[in-house]
Amino acid sequence: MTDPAHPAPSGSAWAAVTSALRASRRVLLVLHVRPDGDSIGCSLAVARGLRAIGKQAVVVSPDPIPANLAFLDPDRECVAPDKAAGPFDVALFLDCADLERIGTARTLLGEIPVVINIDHHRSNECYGTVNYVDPDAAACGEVALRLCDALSVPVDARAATALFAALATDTGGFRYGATTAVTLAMASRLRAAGADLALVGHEVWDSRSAGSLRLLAVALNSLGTDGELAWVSLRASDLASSADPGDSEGLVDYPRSLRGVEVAALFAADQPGRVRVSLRSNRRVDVSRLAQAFGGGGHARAAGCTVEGDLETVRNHVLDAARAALQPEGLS
Ligand SMILES: [Mn+2]
Repeated sequence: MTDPAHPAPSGSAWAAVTSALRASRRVLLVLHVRPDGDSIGCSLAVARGLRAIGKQAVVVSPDPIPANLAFLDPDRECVAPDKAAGPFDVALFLDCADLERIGTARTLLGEIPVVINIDHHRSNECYGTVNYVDPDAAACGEVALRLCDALSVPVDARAATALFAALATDTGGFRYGATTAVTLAMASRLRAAGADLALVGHEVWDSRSAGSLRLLAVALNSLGTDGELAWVSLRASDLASSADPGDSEGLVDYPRSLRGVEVAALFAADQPGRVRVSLRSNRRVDVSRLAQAFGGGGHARAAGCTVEGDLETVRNHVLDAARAALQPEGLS
């Protein structure tokens, strides 16, 4: 398998991004809801870089930083949206496919004249006044590193660790097919710049809470399978007993790891009357199309949606759609 041609960014959209940031004075960086390693790593690295070239930068997160990613923010600079004191002249979104994904931070946007949207989700809705989307990037971290280069901002050891975490988490530790030679070359460069790989590896993958291990046990006990389809489910009562909202992160990888499975799902009844659905595929089904059919989005191999209804109803609907997608003439 060869990588798609993946040149460094250029063109008018990229020029608009870099000139808007060069002209900026006070930048608000916004994480997406349920922030992941890519979202947090990109925004903290770019905020650090912007400060190094004399800008002010504030990072807001609509949801708490998951415990296993807190090491990326040792100064606890990611604040809740209502703690961000304006005014800002630029809002910068990294890794946010649509405005739904920014949750409560949306209220901050009304008065910010320039909204820069940098992403790698094919489903990105180009909601910015300036948009740059690179769907060939395995992580938004790739585009963020190129942004640092374009602005001539330094990538010190802490920023390198943050960007390395962005690449490593979105690629499942450089295992997913979206990982390209460019991704690996950037990882190598970040390591050379001082990225702490052992810290990222330990904190991200080997520092589970007791609550998350117990939730894993519940999820595994709920395993359902049907041909190339496998799923796990978490009831509201299962989730209520777990302390950290990040505890269900990654659980969908267990049904996905079952031999012979093509499409895997996690159903989490995390709010009354609605179910959060995480979808994964291994080789051929485009689960972003499946997620879009339920108002969500994402990537071909990793996507999600939030569906109104009780756990059983939502599960039946989504599994029916997944079965249809698995048919030879289905979404692929
Ligand atoms: Mn991402």
